Amino acid sequence: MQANPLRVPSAEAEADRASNGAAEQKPLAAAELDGERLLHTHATFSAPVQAVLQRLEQEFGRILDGARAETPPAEPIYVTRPFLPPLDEFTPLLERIWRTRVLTNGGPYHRELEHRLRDHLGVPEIALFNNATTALIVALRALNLSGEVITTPYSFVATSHALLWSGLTPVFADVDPRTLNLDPAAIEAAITPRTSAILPVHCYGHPCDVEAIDAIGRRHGLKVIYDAAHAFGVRRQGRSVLTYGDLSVLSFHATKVFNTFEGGAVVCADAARKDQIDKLKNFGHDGETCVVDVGMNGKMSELNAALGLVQLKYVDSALDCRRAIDAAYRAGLRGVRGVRCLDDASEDTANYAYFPILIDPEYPISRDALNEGLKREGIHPRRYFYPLISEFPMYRSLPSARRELLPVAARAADRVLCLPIYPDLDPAVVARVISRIANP
Ligand code: T4K
Repeated sequence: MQANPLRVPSAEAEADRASNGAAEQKPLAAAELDGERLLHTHATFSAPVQAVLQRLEQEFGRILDGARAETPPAEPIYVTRPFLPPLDEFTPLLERIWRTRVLTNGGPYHRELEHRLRDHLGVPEIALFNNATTALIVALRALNLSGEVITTPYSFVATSHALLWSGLTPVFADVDPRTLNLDPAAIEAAITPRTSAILPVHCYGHPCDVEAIDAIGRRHGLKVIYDAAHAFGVRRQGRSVLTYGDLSVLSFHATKVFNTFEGGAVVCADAARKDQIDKLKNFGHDGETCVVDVGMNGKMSELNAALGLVQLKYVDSALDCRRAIDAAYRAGLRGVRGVRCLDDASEDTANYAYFPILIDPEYPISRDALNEGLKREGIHPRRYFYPLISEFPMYRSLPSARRELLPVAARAADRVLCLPIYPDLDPAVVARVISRIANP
Protein backbone atom coordinates (compact mmCIF):
# COMPACT_ATOMS: atom_id res chain seq x y z
CA MET A 1 0.00 0.00 0.00
CA GLN A 2 1.47 3.37 -1.00
CA ALA A 3 2.13 6.09 1.55
CA ASN A 4 -0.68 8.58 1.92
CA PRO A 5 0.34 11.41 -0.42
CA LEU A 6 -1.42 13.94 1.76
CA ARG A 7 0.66 13.22 4.82
CA VAL A 8 3.10 16.02 4.33
CA PRO A 9 3.88 18.61 7.02
CA SER A 10 1.05 21.07 6.75
CA ALA A 11 3.38 24.11 6.62
CA GLU A 12 5.12 22.57 3.61
CA ALA A 13 1.78 21.92 1.96
CA GLU A 14 0.65 25.47 2.67
CA ALA A 15 3.84 26.92 1.18
CA ASP A 16 3.51 24.69 -1.82
CA ARG A 17 -0.07 25.71 -2.39
CA ALA A 18 0.84 29.37 -2.06
CA SER A 19 3.69 29.04 -4.57
CA ASN A 20 1.37 27.32 -7.05
CA GLY A 21 -1.01 30.25 -6.77
CA ALA A 22 -4.39 30.59 -8.38
CA ALA A 23 -3.65 28.12 -11.19
CA GLU A 24 -3.88 25.30 -8.66
CA GLN A 25 -7.57 26.03 -8.09
CA LYS A 26 -8.37 25.70 -11.77
CA PRO A 27 -10.53 22.67 -12.58
CA LEU A 28 -8.94 20.35 -15.10
CA ALA A 29 -10.76 20.81 -18.38
CA ALA A 30 -11.26 17.81 -20.65
CA ALA A 31 -9.21 19.53 -23.36
CA GLU A 32 -6.16 19.49 -21.09
CA LEU A 33 -6.17 15.72 -21.25
CA ASP A 34 -5.40 15.60 -24.97
CA GLY A 35 -2.39 13.55 -25.88
CA GLU A 36 -3.27 10.73 -23.49
CA ARG A 37 -0.73 11.90 -20.95
CA LEU A 38 -1.29 13.81 -17.75
CA LEU A 39 2.25 15.03 -17.13
CA HIS A 40 1.83 18.44 -18.73
CA THR A 41 -0.95 19.26 -16.26
CA HIS A 42 1.25 18.63 -13.23
CA ALA A 43 2.16 22.28 -12.87
CA THR A 44 -1.37 23.05 -11.74
CA PHE A 45 -1.15 20.68 -8.74
CA SER A 46 0.51 20.81 -5.33
CA ALA A 47 3.54 18.58 -4.68
CA PRO A 48 1.75 15.66 -2.97
CA VAL A 49 -0.80 15.59 -5.76
CA GLN A 50 1.94 15.62 -8.38
CA ALA A 51 3.22 12.40 -6.85
CA VAL A 52 -0.19 10.78 -7.30
CA LEU A 53 -0.36 12.06 -10.87
CA GLN A 54 3.08 10.72 -11.73
CA ARG A 55 2.10 7.27 -10.52
CA LEU A 56 -1.18 7.50 -12.39
CA GLU A 57 0.67 8.36 -15.54
CA GLN A 58 3.07 5.43 -15.24
CA GLU A 59 0.08 3.12 -14.91
CA PHE A 60 -1.67 4.85 -17.76
CA GLY A 61 1.29 4.51 -20.02
CA ARG A 62 1.12 0.75 -19.55
CA ILE A 63 -2.60 0.56 -20.19
CA LEU A 64 -2.61 2.87 -23.16
CA ASP A 65 0.25 0.83 -24.59
CA GLY A 66 -2.09 -2.16 -24.50
CA ALA A 67 -1.03 -3.86 -21.27
CA ARG A 68 -3.71 -5.07 -18.87
CA ALA A 69 -3.30 -4.42 -15.16
CA GLU A 70 -3.00 -8.02 -14.06
CA THR A 71 -2.37 -7.83 -10.33
CA PRO A 72 -5.55 -7.68 -8.27
CA PRO A 73 -5.50 -5.30 -5.29
CA ALA A 74 -4.10 -6.84 -2.11
CA GLU A 75 -7.12 -5.75 -0.05
CA PRO A 76 -10.72 -4.92 -1.01
CA ILE A 77 -11.20 -1.54 -2.65
CA TYR A 78 -14.43 0.19 -1.74
CA VAL A 79 -16.24 3.04 -3.43
CA THR A 80 -14.72 5.32 -0.84
CA ARG A 81 -12.38 5.28 2.12
CA PRO A 82 -12.58 8.05 4.69
CA PHE A 83 -9.71 10.52 4.76
CA LEU A 84 -8.11 10.83 8.20
CA PRO A 85 -5.49 13.36 9.29
CA PRO A 86 -2.37 12.24 11.17
CA LEU A 87 -3.48 10.99 14.58
CA ASP A 88 -0.80 12.97 16.39
CA GLU A 89 -2.41 16.19 15.20
CA PHE A 90 -5.75 15.14 16.69
CA THR A 91 -4.40 13.91 20.02
CA PRO A 92 -3.74 17.33 21.62
CA LEU A 93 -7.34 18.32 20.92
CA LEU A 94 -8.56 15.11 22.54
CA GLU A 95 -6.36 15.79 25.55
CA ARG A 96 -7.95 19.20 25.93
CA ILE A 97 -11.42 17.64 25.82
CA TRP A 98 -10.35 15.19 28.55
CA ARG A 99 -8.90 18.05 30.59
CA THR A 100 -11.83 20.45 30.32
CA ARG A 101 -14.62 17.82 30.17
CA VAL A 102 -16.57 20.01 27.80
CA LEU A 103 -17.97 17.27 25.59
CA THR A 104 -20.93 18.82 23.80
CA ASN A 105 -23.69 21.51 23.85
CA GLY A 106 -21.86 24.13 21.81
CA GLY A 107 -18.36 23.99 23.29
CA PRO A 108 -15.24 25.82 22.08
CA TYR A 109 -14.36 23.39 19.25
CA HIS A 110 -17.95 23.53 18.01
CA ARG A 111 -17.85 27.33 17.96
CA GLU A 112 -14.43 27.43 16.30
CA LEU A 113 -15.42 24.94 13.60
CA GLU A 114 -18.53 26.97 12.76
CA HIS A 115 -16.37 30.05 12.46
CA ARG A 116 -13.72 28.33 10.32
CA LEU A 117 -16.24 26.62 8.05
CA ARG A 118 -18.09 29.87 7.47
CA ASP A 119 -14.85 31.37 6.16
CA HIS A 120 -13.70 28.29 4.29
CA LEU A 121 -17.01 27.78 2.50
CA GLY A 122 -17.79 31.46 1.99
CA VAL A 123 -21.26 31.31 3.56
CA PRO A 124 -22.99 33.82 5.85
CA GLU A 125 -24.05 31.45 8.66
CA ILE A 126 -23.67 27.77 9.46
CA ALA A 127 -25.12 25.58 12.22
CA LEU A 128 -23.37 22.27 12.92
CA PHE A 129 -25.30 19.02 13.37
CA ASN A 130 -24.68 15.41 14.37
CA ASN A 131 -25.57 14.28 10.82
CA ALA A 132 -27.26 15.56 7.69
CA THR A 133 -30.48 13.63 8.24
CA THR A 134 -31.33 15.45 11.48
CA ALA A 135 -30.12 18.66 9.83
CA LEU A 136 -32.61 18.13 6.98
CA ILE A 137 -35.48 17.47 9.40
CA VAL A 138 -34.64 20.58 11.42
CA ALA A 139 -34.28 22.67 8.24
CA LEU A 140 -37.76 21.60 7.12
CA ARG A 141 -39.15 22.40 10.56
CA ALA A 142 -37.52 25.83 10.58
CA LEU A 143 -39.37 26.80 7.41
CA ASN A 144 -42.74 25.74 8.84
CA LEU A 145 -43.79 23.74 5.80
CA SER A 146 -46.96 21.78 5.14
CA GLY A 147 -48.50 19.66 2.38
CA GLU A 148 -46.32 18.63 -0.56
CA VAL A 149 -42.64 19.08 -1.26
CA ILE A 150 -41.22 18.46 -4.74
CA THR A 151 -38.07 16.37 -4.65
CA THR A 152 -35.89 13.97 -6.61
CA PRO A 153 -36.26 10.20 -6.66
CA TYR A 154 -32.58 9.94 -7.64
CA SER A 155 -30.88 10.33 -4.25
CA PHE A 156 -30.01 8.59 -1.02
CA VAL A 157 -33.18 7.69 0.87
CA ALA A 158 -32.45 10.22 3.65
CA THR A 159 -33.67 13.02 1.36
CA SER A 160 -37.24 11.74 1.18
CA HIS A 161 -37.21 10.21 4.66
CA ALA A 162 -36.65 13.70 6.09
CA LEU A 163 -39.93 14.73 4.44
CA LEU A 164 -41.84 11.76 5.87
CA TRP A 165 -40.40 12.41 9.36
CA SER A 166 -41.72 15.97 8.99
CA GLY A 167 -45.25 14.89 8.01
CA LEU A 168 -44.73 16.20 4.47
CA THR A 169 -45.67 14.42 1.24
CA PRO A 170 -42.82 13.89 -1.23
CA VAL A 171 -43.76 14.61 -4.82
CA PHE A 172 -41.17 13.11 -7.15
CA ALA A 173 -40.17 14.95 -10.30
CA ASP A 174 -37.83 13.73 -13.02
CA VAL A 175 -34.19 14.69 -13.40
CA ASP A 176 -32.14 16.32 -16.14
CA PRO A 177 -30.28 13.68 -18.20
CA ARG A 178 -27.11 15.79 -18.26
CA THR A 179 -26.70 16.37 -14.51
CA LEU A 180 -29.13 13.84 -12.97
CA ASN A 181 -30.35 16.73 -10.80
CA LEU A 182 -33.99 17.84 -10.66
CA ASP A 183 -35.18 19.20 -14.00
CA PRO A 184 -36.62 22.71 -13.47
CA ALA A 185 -39.34 22.07 -16.07
CA ALA A 186 -40.40 18.92 -14.21
CA ILE A 187 -40.49 20.84 -10.93
CA GLU A 188 -42.74 23.49 -12.41
CA ALA A 189 -45.07 20.84 -13.86
CA ALA A 190 -45.40 19.17 -10.43
CA ILE A 191 -46.55 22.29 -8.53
CA THR A 192 -50.07 22.09 -7.04
CA PRO A 193 -51.95 24.33 -4.58
CA ARG A 194 -50.61 22.05 -1.80
CA THR A 195 -46.93 22.54 -2.70
CA SER A 196 -44.97 24.42 -0.03
CA ALA A 197 -41.34 23.78 -0.98
CA ILE A 198 -38.76 22.25 -3.31
CA LEU A 199 -36.06 19.89 -1.99
CA PRO A 200 -33.47 19.34 -4.75
CA VAL A 201 -30.17 17.47 -4.31
CA HIS A 202 -26.79 18.54 -5.71
CA CYS A 203 -26.25 14.93 -6.73
CA TYR A 204 -22.60 13.75 -6.63
CA GLY A 205 -21.71 17.37 -5.73
CA HIS A 206 -22.73 18.62 -9.19
CA PRO A 207 -24.72 21.83 -8.77
CA CYS A 208 -28.41 21.88 -9.62
CA ASP A 209 -29.67 24.55 -11.98
CA VAL A 210 -29.86 26.81 -8.92
CA GLU A 211 -30.76 29.97 -10.83
CA ALA A 212 -33.79 28.34 -12.47
CA ILE A 213 -34.89 26.53 -9.30
CA ASP A 214 -34.58 29.62 -7.11
CA ALA A 215 -36.57 31.58 -9.72
CA ILE A 216 -39.34 28.96 -9.63
CA GLY A 217 -39.38 29.22 -5.84
CA ARG A 218 -39.74 33.00 -5.98
CA ARG A 219 -42.37 32.91 -8.74
CA HIS A 220 -44.59 30.45 -6.90
CA GLY A 221 -43.89 31.51 -3.31
CA LEU A 222 -42.19 28.19 -2.48
CA LYS A 223 -39.30 27.62 -0.07
CA VAL A 224 -36.18 25.98 -1.51
CA ILE A 225 -34.02 23.69 0.64
CA TYR A 226 -31.01 22.19 -1.11
CA ASP A 227 -29.85 18.78 0.06
CA ALA A 228 -26.15 19.61 -0.35
CA ALA A 229 -24.94 16.45 1.43
CA HIS A 230 -22.47 15.87 -1.44
CA ALA A 231 -21.60 19.50 -2.16
CA PHE A 232 -18.93 20.53 0.36
CA GLY A 233 -16.82 23.31 -1.16
CA VAL A 234 -18.67 23.40 -4.49
CA ARG A 235 -18.81 26.81 -6.08
CA ARG A 236 -20.76 28.13 -9.02
CA GLN A 237 -19.05 30.91 -10.95
CA GLY A 238 -17.07 31.71 -7.81
CA ARG A 239 -20.06 31.74 -5.44
CA SER A 240 -20.68 28.96 -2.92
CA VAL A 241 -23.50 26.78 -4.18
CA LEU A 242 -24.63 26.61 -0.53
CA THR A 243 -25.81 30.22 -0.67
CA TYR A 244 -28.68 29.50 -3.06
CA GLY A 245 -32.24 28.81 -1.90
CA ASP A 246 -33.49 29.38 1.66
CA LEU A 247 -31.34 26.72 3.33
CA SER A 248 -28.69 24.16 2.36
CA VAL A 249 -27.80 20.99 4.24
CA LEU A 250 -24.31 19.44 4.26
CA SER A 251 -23.19 15.97 5.36
CA PHE A 252 -19.86 15.33 7.06
CA HIS A 253 -20.40 11.55 7.16
CA ALA A 254 -17.36 9.28 6.95
CA THR A 255 -18.02 8.75 3.23
CA LYS A 256 -18.03 12.46 2.35
CA VAL A 257 -15.22 14.68 1.04
CA PHE A 258 -14.99 16.42 4.42
CA ASN A 259 -15.78 14.09 7.30
CA THR A 260 -16.12 14.43 11.05
CA PHE A 261 -16.91 10.66 11.38
CA GLU A 262 -20.60 11.65 11.54
CA GLY A 263 -21.76 15.22 11.12
CA GLY A 264 -23.70 17.72 9.11
CA ALA A 265 -24.68 21.36 8.91
CA VAL A 266 -27.40 23.77 7.87
CA VAL A 267 -26.24 26.82 5.94
CA CYS A 268 -28.47 29.88 6.18
CA ALA A 269 -28.46 33.55 5.25
CA ASP A 270 -28.68 35.43 8.55
CA ALA A 271 -28.12 35.32 12.29
CA ALA A 272 -31.82 35.25 13.16
CA ARG A 273 -32.34 32.06 11.13
CA LYS A 274 -29.22 30.50 12.65
CA ASP A 275 -30.51 31.32 16.12
CA GLN A 276 -33.82 29.60 15.32
CA ILE A 277 -32.01 26.53 13.94
CA ASP A 278 -29.63 26.41 16.93
CA LYS A 279 -32.66 26.31 19.24
CA LEU A 280 -34.35 23.62 17.15
CA LYS A 281 -31.27 21.38 17.28
CA ASN A 282 -31.19 21.78 21.10
CA PHE A 283 -34.69 20.54 22.05
CA GLY A 284 -36.21 23.94 21.25
CA HIS A 285 -34.61 25.45 24.36
CA ASP A 286 -34.43 29.23 24.57
CA GLY A 287 -32.40 29.62 27.72
CA GLU A 288 -32.50 27.43 30.80
CA THR A 289 -36.17 27.61 31.63
CA CYS A 290 -37.97 28.22 28.33
CA VAL A 291 -38.79 25.92 25.40
CA VAL A 292 -40.13 27.59 22.25
CA ASP A 293 -40.49 24.80 19.67
CA VAL A 294 -40.57 21.03 19.16
CA GLY A 295 -36.81 20.74 18.91
CA MET A 296 -34.71 17.63 18.77
CA ASN A 297 -31.17 16.72 19.73
CA GLY A 298 -29.14 17.44 16.60
CA LYS A 299 -25.99 18.83 18.18
CA MET A 300 -22.47 18.00 17.03
CA SER A 301 -20.19 16.83 19.86
CA GLU A 302 -16.83 18.40 20.71
CA LEU A 303 -15.07 15.26 19.54
CA ASN A 304 -16.52 15.53 16.03
CA ALA A 305 -15.94 19.29 15.92
CA ALA A 306 -12.30 18.87 17.00
CA LEU A 307 -11.74 16.32 14.26
CA GLY A 308 -13.31 18.72 11.78
CA LEU A 309 -10.80 21.41 12.72
CA VAL A 310 -7.89 19.09 11.92
CA GLN A 311 -9.55 17.74 8.76
CA LEU A 312 -10.02 21.26 7.46
CA LYS A 313 -6.24 21.70 7.14
CA TYR A 314 -6.15 18.84 4.63
CA VAL A 315 -9.35 19.29 2.70
CA ASP A 316 -7.86 21.30 -0.18
CA SER A 317 -5.06 18.78 -0.76
CA ALA A 318 -7.60 15.98 -0.54
CA LEU A 319 -9.70 17.71 -3.22
CA ASP A 320 -6.63 18.05 -5.44
CA CYS A 321 -6.03 14.29 -5.22
CA ARG A 322 -9.67 13.58 -6.02
CA ARG A 323 -9.40 15.93 -8.99
CA ALA A 324 -6.37 14.02 -10.29
CA ILE A 325 -8.20 10.69 -9.99
CA ASP A 326 -11.30 12.12 -11.68
CA ALA A 327 -9.09 13.35 -14.54
CA ALA A 328 -7.41 9.95 -14.82
CA TYR A 329 -10.73 8.10 -15.03
CA ARG A 330 -12.01 10.54 -17.66
CA ALA A 331 -8.88 10.17 -19.78
CA GLY A 332 -8.75 6.39 -19.40
CA LEU A 333 -12.44 5.79 -20.13
CA ARG A 334 -12.70 8.21 -23.02
CA GLY A 335 -13.52 6.24 -26.12
CA VAL A 336 -14.69 3.13 -24.28
CA ARG A 337 -17.84 2.29 -26.19
CA GLY A 338 -21.00 2.26 -24.08
CA VAL A 339 -19.43 4.00 -21.05
CA ARG A 340 -20.46 7.55 -20.35
CA CYS A 341 -18.97 9.81 -17.69
CA LEU A 342 -21.18 12.58 -16.34
CA ASP A 343 -20.04 16.01 -17.52
CA ASP A 344 -17.54 17.59 -15.20
CA ALA A 345 -18.73 20.76 -13.59
CA SER A 346 -17.37 23.15 -16.34
CA GLU A 347 -17.55 26.68 -14.92
CA ASP A 348 -18.25 25.38 -11.42
CA THR A 349 -15.61 24.41 -8.86
CA ALA A 350 -16.26 20.72 -8.33
CA ASN A 351 -15.37 18.54 -5.34
CA TYR A 352 -15.06 15.14 -7.09
CA ALA A 353 -17.10 13.49 -4.36
CA TYR A 354 -18.14 10.57 -6.59
CA PHE A 355 -17.17 9.19 -9.99
CA PRO A 356 -20.39 7.93 -11.60
CA ILE A 357 -20.38 6.24 -15.00
CA LEU A 358 -23.42 5.23 -17.02
CA ILE A 359 -23.37 1.90 -18.82
CA ASP A 360 -25.28 2.28 -22.06
CA PRO A 361 -26.83 -0.61 -24.05
CA GLU A 362 -23.94 -0.78 -26.55
CA TYR A 363 -21.53 -1.81 -23.78
CA PRO A 364 -20.82 -5.56 -24.19
CA ILE A 365 -22.17 -6.57 -20.76
CA SER A 366 -24.82 -5.20 -18.39
CA ARG A 367 -24.12 -2.74 -15.60
CA ASP A 368 -24.83 -5.46 -13.03
CA ALA A 369 -22.51 -7.94 -14.76
CA LEU A 370 -19.74 -5.33 -14.75
CA ASN A 371 -20.40 -4.60 -11.08
CA GLU A 372 -20.23 -8.29 -10.19
CA GLY A 373 -17.10 -8.79 -12.30
CA LEU A 374 -15.30 -5.95 -10.51
CA LYS A 375 -16.43 -7.26 -7.13
CA ARG A 376 -14.98 -10.69 -7.93
CA GLU A 377 -11.64 -8.90 -8.33
CA GLY A 378 -11.94 -7.17 -4.98
CA ILE A 379 -13.13 -3.82 -6.37
CA HIS A 380 -16.47 -2.71 -4.94
CA PRO A 381 -18.18 0.10 -6.87
CA ARG A 382 -21.68 1.13 -5.78
CA ARG A 383 -24.91 1.61 -7.69
CA TYR A 384 -25.68 5.05 -6.22
CA PHE A 385 -28.65 5.58 -6.70
CA TYR A 386 -30.34 2.29 -7.48
CA PRO A 387 -33.16 1.61 -6.87
CA LEU A 388 -34.87 4.98 -7.05
CA ILE A 389 -36.31 6.20 -3.75
CA SER A 390 -39.73 6.11 -5.43
CA GLU A 391 -39.34 2.34 -5.82
CA PHE A 392 -38.95 1.58 -2.10
CA PRO A 393 -42.11 0.04 -0.59
CA MET A 394 -43.08 3.04 1.57
CA TYR A 395 -42.92 5.39 -1.45
CA ARG A 396 -44.24 3.17 -4.22
CA SER A 397 -47.89 4.02 -3.67
CA LEU A 398 -47.42 7.77 -4.11
CA PRO A 399 -49.00 8.97 -7.39
CA SER A 400 -45.72 10.68 -8.38
CA ALA A 401 -43.71 7.47 -7.85
CA ARG A 402 -44.85 5.77 -11.05
CA ARG A 403 -41.80 4.73 -13.03
CA GLU A 404 -43.23 5.92 -16.34
CA LEU A 405 -43.40 9.47 -14.91
CA LEU A 406 -39.68 9.38 -14.08
CA PRO A 407 -38.07 7.95 -17.23
CA VAL A 408 -34.74 9.80 -17.00
CA ALA A 409 -34.18 8.94 -13.35
CA ALA A 410 -35.23 5.32 -13.94
CA ARG A 411 -32.81 4.94 -16.85
CA ALA A 412 -29.96 6.42 -14.82
CA ALA A 413 -30.67 4.18 -11.82
CA ASP A 414 -30.51 1.13 -14.11
CA ARG A 415 -27.21 2.19 -15.67
CA VAL A 416 -25.16 3.95 -13.01
CA LEU A 417 -22.03 2.65 -11.32
CA CYS A 418 -19.97 4.82 -8.96
CA LEU A 419 -16.29 3.93 -9.21
CA PRO A 420 -13.87 4.11 -6.27
CA ILE A 421 -12.59 7.63 -5.65
CA TYR A 422 -10.83 8.92 -2.55
CA PRO A 423 -7.68 10.94 -1.92
CA ASP A 424 -5.20 8.13 -1.25
CA LEU A 425 -6.64 5.65 -3.77
CA ASP A 426 -3.68 3.75 -5.20
CA PRO A 427 -3.15 4.84 -8.85
CA ALA A 428 -2.51 1.19 -9.75
CA VAL A 429 -6.10 0.47 -8.69
CA VAL A 430 -7.43 3.32 -10.85
CA ALA A 431 -5.49 1.84 -13.77
CA ARG A 432 -6.85 -1.61 -13.04
CA VAL A 433 -10.44 -0.37 -12.86
CA ILE A 434 -10.02 1.40 -16.21
CA SER A 435 -8.41 -1.66 -17.73
CA ARG A 436 -11.20 -3.95 -16.56
CA ILE A 437 -13.94 -1.63 -17.78
CA ALA A 438 -12.23 -1.25 -21.15
CA ASN A 439 -11.79 -5.06 -21.42
CA PRO A 440 -14.80 -6.59 -19.63
N1 T4K B 1 -28.70 13.33 1.51
C1 T4K B 1 -27.94 12.70 0.61
C2 T4K B 1 -28.04 13.09 -0.83
C3 T4K B 1 -27.04 11.70 1.01
O1 T4K B 1 -26.28 11.05 0.09
C4 T4K B 1 -26.95 11.38 2.37
C5 T4K B 1 -26.05 10.34 2.82
C6 T4K B 1 -27.74 12.09 3.29
C7 T4K B 1 -28.62 13.06 2.82
C8 T4K B 1 -27.70 11.82 4.76
O2 T4K B 1 -26.42 12.17 5.29
P1 T4K B 1 -26.00 11.63 6.77
O3 T4K B 1 -27.21 11.66 7.64
O4 T4K B 1 -25.41 10.24 6.57
O5 T4K B 1 -24.96 12.63 7.21
C9 T4K B 1 -23.60 5.95 2.66
C10 T4K B 1 -23.61 6.90 3.83
O6 T4K B 1 -23.94 6.25 5.05
C11 T4K B 1 -24.51 8.07 3.64
O7 T4K B 1 -24.04 9.09 4.53
C12 T4K B 1 -24.47 8.60 2.23
N2 T4K B 1 -25.41 9.66 1.99
C13 T4K B 1 -24.74 7.49 1.24
C14 T4K B 1 -24.71 7.96 -0.19
O8 T4K B 1 -23.73 6.52 1.39
P2 T4K B 1 -24.01 3.40 2.50
O9 T4K B 1 -25.00 2.52 3.18
O10 T4K B 1 -23.82 3.26 1.06
O11 T4K B 1 -22.60 3.38 3.26
P3 T4K B 1 -21.60 2.18 3.50
O12 T4K B 1 -21.50 1.98 4.96
O13 T4K B 1 -21.94 1.01 2.65
O14 T4K B 1 -20.24 2.83 3.01
C15 T4K B 1 -19.80 2.83 1.65
C16 T4K B 1 -18.35 2.35 1.63
O15 T4K B 1 -17.53 3.27 2.30
C17 T4K B 1 -18.13 1.03 2.34
O16 T4K B 1 -18.25 -0.01 1.41
C18 T4K B 1 -16.71 1.13 2.87
C19 T4K B 1 -16.49 2.62 3.01
N3 T4K B 1 -16.52 3.04 4.41
C20 T4K B 1 -17.72 3.42 4.98
C21 T4K B 1 -17.76 3.81 6.29
C22 T4K B 1 -19.07 4.21 6.93
C23 T4K B 1 -15.37 3.04 5.14
O17 T4K B 1 -14.29 2.68 4.63
N4 T4K B 1 -15.41 3.46 6.44
C24 T4K B 1 -16.55 3.84 7.05
O18 T4K B 1 -16.55 4.23 8.24
O19 T4K B 1 -24.47 4.90 2.83
